[in-house]
Amino acid sequence: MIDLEKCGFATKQIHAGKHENAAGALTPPIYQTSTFEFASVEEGGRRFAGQEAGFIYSRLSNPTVNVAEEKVAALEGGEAALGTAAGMGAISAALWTSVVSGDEIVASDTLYGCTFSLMNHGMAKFGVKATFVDFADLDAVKAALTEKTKVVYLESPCNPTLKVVDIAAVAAIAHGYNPAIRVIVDNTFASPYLQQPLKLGADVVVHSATKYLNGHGDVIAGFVVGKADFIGEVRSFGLKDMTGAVLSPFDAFLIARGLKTLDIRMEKHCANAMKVAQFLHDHPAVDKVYYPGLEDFEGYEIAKKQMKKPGGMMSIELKADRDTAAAALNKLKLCTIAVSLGDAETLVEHPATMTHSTYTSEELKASGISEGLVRISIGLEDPEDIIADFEQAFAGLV
Ligand code: 3LM
Repeated sequence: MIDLEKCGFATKQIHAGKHENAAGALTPPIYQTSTFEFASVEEGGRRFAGQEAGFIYSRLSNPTVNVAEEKVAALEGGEAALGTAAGMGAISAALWTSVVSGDEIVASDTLYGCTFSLMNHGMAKFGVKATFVDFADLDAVKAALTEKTKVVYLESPCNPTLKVVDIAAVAAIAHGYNPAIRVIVDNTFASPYLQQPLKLGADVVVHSATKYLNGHGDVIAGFVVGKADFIGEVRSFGLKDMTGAVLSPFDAFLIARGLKTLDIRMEKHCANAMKVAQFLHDHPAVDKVYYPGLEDFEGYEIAKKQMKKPGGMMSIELKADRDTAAAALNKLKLCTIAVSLGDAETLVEHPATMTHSTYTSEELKASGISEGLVRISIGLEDPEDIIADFEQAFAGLV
């Protein structure tokens, strides 16, 4: 057996998680089973008591799900990973495992809408207080920490404004205040190919694997990655008892398959995005382009420091009023109006009324999400075709 730890990213994404199977199948089989046979009552008892390794029931662990988990752990540089039925399943299982009533979370003020809602509405109902601050302002992060803070939570780049957070600086501030604070980073927008938060000092990474990890727009899934002890706790409590949001073997198979091409997909997403961003940046109908690869973008320097490349996501603001802008976007023929991201297809959406409709208009304003913001997930099509589509759709605006 080759020592995968010493291998590069591409080798890991292809070979991590592979185990021998009875038939010698190259591609790990789909163990589409809910339960597993025990040889005896005693054996079952020993497995439940943790005295013997072996599968029990697929809400606890499943061999196909383990393949995807081992790949994601290897790619993020974590000791272990846990697959879940959605990104929200990963985030909620990690958070419910980390806090009790009376605890506090310090979170970035720009987050995916449902993550914001989970903290602001859901967890608040159970006595967990979330304080939202601008994570670009490190003094504000420091000032928000209290002795009750158990979790510091951020995305970078953030959904949907692409705000870039200095992960190493935030982790150092949190751990300097209290080493027990768990720094959790949602790495969905970057993917482990572009950014590895654990290496920057974060304790836990969460993912919506629905996006780049799977990459083909046919699965809803998530992962939690971190130290083996914590992942064990999330598996046996946050996931098993609190959410039950278990990843299905078939979806895990699709993710393991998608992961084999993560690096080349991300390279193409990034190359396409750079070309589209430059085109939109110079377009007279476009007021602003939020893309970490543009030198005049606020997070450019930090992105350069902590990301391999600036990614495939961007947002823009058009000079037109909302109705005119919507009419222009409705003219897109190749690019699809849809939420989600990280797929082969270029997807365009309106955060204020779609992904971030869980924010009130005041909350949108406080998070810097303007009513006119349009988010684009650049796909894997030929960049000339993506650009030509925006060109024809925006032609009437100038
Ligand atoms: C979206 N986002 O279009 P799931 N973390 C981040 C995310 O962007 C998302 C999740 C977690 C979108 C979904 S909106 C109805 C569609 C940064 C999801 C949650 O539970 O796998 O959807 O992941 O921005």
